[in-house]
Amino acid sequence: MNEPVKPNEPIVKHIYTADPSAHVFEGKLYIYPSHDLDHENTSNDNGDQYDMEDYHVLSIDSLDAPCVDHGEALHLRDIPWAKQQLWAPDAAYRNNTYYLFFPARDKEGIFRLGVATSPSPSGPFTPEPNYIPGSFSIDPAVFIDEDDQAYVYFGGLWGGQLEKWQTGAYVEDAEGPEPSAPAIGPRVAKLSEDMLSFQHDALEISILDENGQPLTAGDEERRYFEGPWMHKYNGTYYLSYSTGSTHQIVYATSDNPLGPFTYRGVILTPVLGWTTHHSIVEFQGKWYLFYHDSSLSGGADNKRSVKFTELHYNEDGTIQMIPYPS
Ligand code: FUB
Repeated sequence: MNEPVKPNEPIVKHIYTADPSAHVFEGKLYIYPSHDLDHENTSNDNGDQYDMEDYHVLSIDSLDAPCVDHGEALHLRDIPWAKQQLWAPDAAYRNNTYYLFFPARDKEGIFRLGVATSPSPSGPFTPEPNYIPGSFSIDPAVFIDEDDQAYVYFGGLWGGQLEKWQTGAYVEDAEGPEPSAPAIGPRVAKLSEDMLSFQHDALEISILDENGQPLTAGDEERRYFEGPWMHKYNGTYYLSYSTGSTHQIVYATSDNPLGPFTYRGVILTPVLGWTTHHSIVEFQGKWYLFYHDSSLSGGADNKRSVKFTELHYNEDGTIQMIPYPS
């Protein structure tokens, strides 16, 4: 039996977990993380060290209860189109069905987004035979708005291959923009009613600075890198994400889920480990940030652990910065 969870402590210690997507389903907090494996693959900018093969679903009844590991919910071997690297997933509920969205490399080595379904939030999940047509890159985050329209936000630079899709088609040797040029934005698509396809070609989201100018590719403290998350607070859309090479979780706001968004500030300062990845959820009347770091493994970038901490808004709707509690 696991111990009760505590803020800023790994929510489980028997496996390495990362990239937490937290949702309230059936009155409980469910966490959909990546499952980091204890291997020593080559570490590089392509992300070869993140060689994950399955997903476990976790749940917590309350934030002073133990975290339950519901076991393997989906394995790479059961996904017909996928070759390797089950990276950051997310989940959604609609049509009396739970949907697990996940990225993986297809047989050609190109990252795509897949979907798997289950009647239960804890799985097991049955994958669709093919990836979502028109999908690419990594880190899907699904948001269902109050009008019931579902959106998927996604994309990641470097190992996540987003640079390769600047023309709308995959260009193997494409490079990122010059530092003074507008940064590459995350992508968004409206999902079909059955959640299994995009309603249109993915759109690029524009993130603007305080003067209404697009953040530039050289503005690594603020520009989008990976790990998008969307939530709505008091009618405003909050797009939060990782800045990757500068290791921060930051956010931007808009009155439209498709943007443009305006950069607002830092949510979480750099954690121990190269990657940082998060989700934001309201549970039992409080708001929480789920995140990961590499403290349990002593700093190994690819052996991470999911943690949580409370998140606070100011009266003007800005989010209070959380200094990483190392
Ligand atoms: O876990 C593999 C990758 O590392 C994720 O997809 C990224 O967001 C980063 O956390």
